Amino acid sequence: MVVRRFSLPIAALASTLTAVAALAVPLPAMAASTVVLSGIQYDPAGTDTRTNAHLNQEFFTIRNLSTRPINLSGFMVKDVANHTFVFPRGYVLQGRTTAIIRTGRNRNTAVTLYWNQGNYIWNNTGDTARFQTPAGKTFDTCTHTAMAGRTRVAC
Ligand SMILES: [Ca+2]
Ligand SMILES: [Ca+2]
Repeated sequence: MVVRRFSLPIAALASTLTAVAALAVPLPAMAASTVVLSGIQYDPAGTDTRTNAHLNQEFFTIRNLSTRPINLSGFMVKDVANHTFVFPRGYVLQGRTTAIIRTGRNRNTAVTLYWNQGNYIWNNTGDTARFQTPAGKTFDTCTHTAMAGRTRVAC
């Protein structure tokens, strides 16, 4: 009888924990259906001097189209040359929110992340961004080509 009395609450607790974990850490497939590449500023104004300030004027953006927070830990964005940005462990993008990922260095905030590169990533002559799950499955892309006077594209 003692075993029976304790087995029910433990089973209930395990069930609750499973449900909470499912809400807090969405499967990559769920995140992939609701987060997209939304823009790239590939050729910021001014000469490409490689200063950190100018590198940070080069960026891409992503948007969470859903109303729920999405855990992007380990998700990746790559260019044609396979330069790879990995979203930090524990990084969560709130619902209906855009994050900007700048090429240069600085301290990350909730909606601004830094790739910490010393050179430009997004080729002015054309490039393609690939948004991938932690397992490397591409679920969104954004391609641009050179166009006189244009500095950025929407995806
Ligand atoms: Ca560029
Ligand atoms: Ca590139």
